[in-house]
Amino acid sequence: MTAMQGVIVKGIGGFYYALAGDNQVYTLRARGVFRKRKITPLVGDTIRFTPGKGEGEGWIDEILPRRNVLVRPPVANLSYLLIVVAPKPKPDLLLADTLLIEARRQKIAPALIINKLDSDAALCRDIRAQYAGTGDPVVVTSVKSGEGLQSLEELLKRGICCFAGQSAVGKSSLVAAVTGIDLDVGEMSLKIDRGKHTTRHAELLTHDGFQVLDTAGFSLLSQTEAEDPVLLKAYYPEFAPYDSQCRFRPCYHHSEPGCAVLKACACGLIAKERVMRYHQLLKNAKEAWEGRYE
Ligand SMILES: Nc1nc2c(ncn2[C@@H]2O[C@H](COP(=O)(O)OP(=O)(O)OP(=O)(O)O)[C@@H](O)[C@H]2O)c(=O)[nH]1
Ligand SMILES: [Mg+2]
Ligand SMILES: [Zn+2]
Repeated sequence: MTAMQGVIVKGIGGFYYALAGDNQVYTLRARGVFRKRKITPLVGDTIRFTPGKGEGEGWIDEILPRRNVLVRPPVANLSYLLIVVAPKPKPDLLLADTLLIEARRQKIAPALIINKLDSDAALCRDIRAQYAGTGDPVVVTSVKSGEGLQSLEELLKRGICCFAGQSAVGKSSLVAAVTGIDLDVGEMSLKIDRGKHTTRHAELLTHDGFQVLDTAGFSLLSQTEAEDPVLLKAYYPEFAPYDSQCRFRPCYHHSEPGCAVLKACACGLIAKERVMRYHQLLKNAKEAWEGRYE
């Protein structure tokens, strides 16, 4: 059999499903060499593979160089990361900020989707205001009323878009509403204000010109690679206009006297919630950096 090229659309229990140029999906396994090199094929990877004979599965021979890669959700080669938040379940904006940082680190264009506008318009407005300074696209949507779905569709047409966020914020509902793909959507657990983890695996869905990645919701913050904490502030575009005006250099914008970012925040020019969460992420980043040789 000659080698073929395809894109991994799904991976479950050691099996990978690749969509090839002939529009067929091939079932594959990764050769042992990947395990030896500790490389895991990811949804979104472009691969070269040897198809199986008859009913048997084929083999992944090679993973072509990745444009970018995320650890959580575990996917590669994105154009956009659509970070979904909603008034219900209780929004975890520290997770949203972490995903924004990861996207910038990997040079993936981020966008914020604030879903379930119908359930609490005031909270949606408040979240929107917090992110106005980032300059990223923010789309407020409601799958129930249909609001914002047209704007979301325009974003989705621009490239490979990956939805990410907590369980039950409505990622699968949004994908289904815009693309028409039939997906399982879950319920909220009323007792514990948490999602039920309906989507279990990341899947690249291609349909009608859309290339959309629906992923499993998560809430734990992943500890990413330790990086010098002084670099963290660079992932906050709203700090940039003030960064060079701080008295100390470098300035962490934490509690230094003469800090122009803190001053701008006190004046209401930068959202204080974003700065407070930045301080928390800065603390985590410092701990990770100090413990990096342990
Ligand atoms: N009121 C309201 N409910 C919504 C909206 N969008 C989705 N939901 C509901 O929210 C619940 C969770 O939706 P899902 O699409 O399964 O959420 P998910 O983000 O894919 O969740 P996981 O797959 O667990 O990560 C479902 O009961 C949806 O009907 C919305 O705009 N408004
Ligand atoms: Mg889902
Ligand atoms: Zn400063």
